[in-house]
Amino acid sequence: MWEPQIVDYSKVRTVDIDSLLSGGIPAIVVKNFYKKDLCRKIVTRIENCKKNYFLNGHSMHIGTFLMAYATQKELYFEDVKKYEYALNSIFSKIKNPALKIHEFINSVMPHFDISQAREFHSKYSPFIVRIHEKGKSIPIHKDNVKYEGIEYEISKIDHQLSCVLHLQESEYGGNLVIYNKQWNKENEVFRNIDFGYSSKLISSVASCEIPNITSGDLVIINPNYYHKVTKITGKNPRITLGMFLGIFEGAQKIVTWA
Ligand SMILES: O=C(O)CCC(=O)C(=O)O
Repeated sequence: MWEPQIVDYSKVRTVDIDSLLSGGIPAIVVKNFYKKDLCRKIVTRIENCKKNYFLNGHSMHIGTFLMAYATQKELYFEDVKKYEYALNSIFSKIKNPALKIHEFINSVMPHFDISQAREFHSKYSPFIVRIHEKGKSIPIHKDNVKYEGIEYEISKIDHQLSCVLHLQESEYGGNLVIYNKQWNKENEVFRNIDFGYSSKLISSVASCEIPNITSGDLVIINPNYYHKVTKITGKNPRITLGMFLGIFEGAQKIVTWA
């Protein structure tokens, strides 16, 4: 069986990052990573924030997301600066969950230094808040900055992980499904015109649907494995805070970005 490692934050001492990188497990789920009452407070503040739209309104974001700027590096760094204040204001007087994720990764990978990614004097986006309302889903895709972000310095990382903190769950739907198949360049013929890949790619592949995720849970995956989020069918939007981790093995360094 291909199953996630599920641990409670209060008990977690180690997590199996190596198995995640090699595909031995599909995900690491850290339950109760962030307090539910703080998630609620953040969600209330998010409701009053200016949102961006991606893929013709298919997805609603707060913050800057590198993949929307794959060939517009200058604009990406300009927009990161523009949204810095709005993003920070969501966490005013609240422990910034992005920092908490940094501290957590530092505690389970103590030989690595972790910091927000920078290129010369510019900071990469620290995280992205994604809001998916009823009827929305995220199609089958992978995230691989080594391939898609070739103009950026972080494309030189050795490995990429994705961390998603759940701030609000929908009552129904919105489940993450991970397929036991890594993307490779030959798969590009199956790419959809707008976003994602044809389901033909994963039709005979084992998969894992992550069960019972609630607000405050942190989910870590290797995003080069195909994954999707099923349609949200409840009335509450699914709201998450996501960031990528880039691991430089030689320099024993981890950088984060969105
Ligand atoms: O929201 C999620 O659960 C997954 C988001 C995603 O596609 C990713 O982290 O690459």
